[in-house]
Parts: sequence; C-alpha cells; structure tokens
Amino acid sequence: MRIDVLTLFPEFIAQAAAVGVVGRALERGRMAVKGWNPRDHATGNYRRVDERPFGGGPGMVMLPEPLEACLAGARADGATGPLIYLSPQGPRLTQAKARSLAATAGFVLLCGRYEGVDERFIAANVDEELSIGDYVLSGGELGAAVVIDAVGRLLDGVLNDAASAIEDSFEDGLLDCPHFTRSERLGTAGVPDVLLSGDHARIARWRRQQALGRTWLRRPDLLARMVLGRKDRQLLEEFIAGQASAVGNP
Ligand code: 9WO
Repeated sequence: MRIDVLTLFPEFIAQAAAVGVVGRALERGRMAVKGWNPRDHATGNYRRVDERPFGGGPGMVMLPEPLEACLAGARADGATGPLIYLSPQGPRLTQAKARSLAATAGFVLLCGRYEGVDERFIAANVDEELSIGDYVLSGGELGAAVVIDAVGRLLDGVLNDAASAIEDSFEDGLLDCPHFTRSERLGTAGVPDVLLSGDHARIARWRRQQALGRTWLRRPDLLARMVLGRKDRQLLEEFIAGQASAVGNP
C-alpha cells in the first residue's frame, strides 16, 4: 500500500506514521507514506501557497497552482488511487471505510490549511472528502494521521497476530470488552473470576457478553443498527438482567 500526502507539514505526517504498529508496517515494507509539500512547487520570490479570497473577509485560502504542481509531482512519482480531501464537510471515517481503503493499492490525502482550498482545485481534482469528526481543526494533517493509522494497522502482517485485528470489537460493530493485566502490585484483586478460571470457552463467552453489554450501555446507536444472532441476543439479555438486579430493580 502506498499513501501520498499533500501537506504544508510533511514532517508532521512522517512523525505520526513512524511510531507503533504503523511504523512497523513502514519498516516491513507493507506500506509507504510519502509527503509532498505544495511550498516546494510555489513560484515567485515569496513562494506563496495562499492568497486572499474573492469576496473578501478574514483569512487566506490555498492557491490552486502549487497544489496542482504538487499533485502532478506525486503522480509522476507513482502516487496511485483517489485524491481524498480531509474535511469536516465529508462523510465520517468509519471502520468499514478504513477496511475498504486498506484493500486498495493506495490513495492520496490532501490536507488543507488556512480557511481551506480554492474550490476549483477541489472540483477538478478531489475524488472524495473524508471527515474524522464534527469539529474544526487548524488543518487536515491530524485527520490524515488518523486515516493512515486506522488503515495501516489493518494491512496483512502488521498486527502481531491476525486474531487481534479480527477480535477487535469494532470489526464486528461492537465496543471492546474490559482488559486486566497480570499486574504485580494489584494481583488478582478486582479481576472477574472467569478470567482466572483457565476455561477458554467461558472466557470467550464472557468477553463477547461484555462487548455486547458495554455497547448496549454506552453506544445503543451502534446496537440499534445491528442484527444480533440468537447466541448474542441471549448473552445480551443475560447481561441486561444482571444490570437490572445490580441496581436493585425487581
Ligand atoms: C472552518 C469553519 C468555520 C466555520 C464553519 C465551518 C468551518 N469549516 C472550517 C474548515 O474546514 N477550516 C479548515 C481547516 C480548512 C481546511 C482544513 N482545516 C480543517 C480540516 N479543519 N478541520 C479539518 C478536519 C478534517 C477532517 N475531519 C475533521 C476536521
């Protein structure tokens, strides 16, 4: 997988992609992340990448010319796939979207700065927009880092064991179950008995029930859009019954 990023801060992207499992994906050659700076393609004495907007108002907008030259440079170097603009105006990044991006040969991310990008560059070049949430940042770089991280960890051979990606609750639309370490100081205090039982079937059942129960408690919106199987429905009913008795309801 190859990810190219058009950004005024390529060093930020390089740093963000260098750590953790995604850093390992880079080391192992499963992924390449390349930053491209429109500043390097700006002309004139001042190497301007921004300009005052038509219609007036405060703030500056990114000029199309340096972005066009920058994109052309990336494409000439082999940048592949759709151009994706990180913006709060796009549809929200989901785990499903991360999975579908991870299945491609690559994509190009465009990070805006200032008040945004000249709409004519977007109309002519951007294939899709992607938001990481309903808030305004000072630029698209943190969004790009989020996309690279969410996609990079899904690539084959990146996570230590394939099971940990599959067991990730979000992969099946649920929140994660609680985890407990073999802490020297805390010992087994406060650890559910089932996790100490060595009974792997019971442990798997408990974890599934916790994932279902926490999703029911904390993100009922996620559960509402899912179709649970018979076993899951049973586990959740049992969890809910346990909750009701825990607060002293009949
Ligand atoms: C500013 C603004 C002000 C009022 C109402 C809406 C607004 N949107 C923006 C805006 O998008 N400003 C930008 C800053 C211009 C381009 C890059 N910037 C950006 C990207 N901020 N936040 C993002 C972003 C990207 C992906 N997901 C969430 C936020």
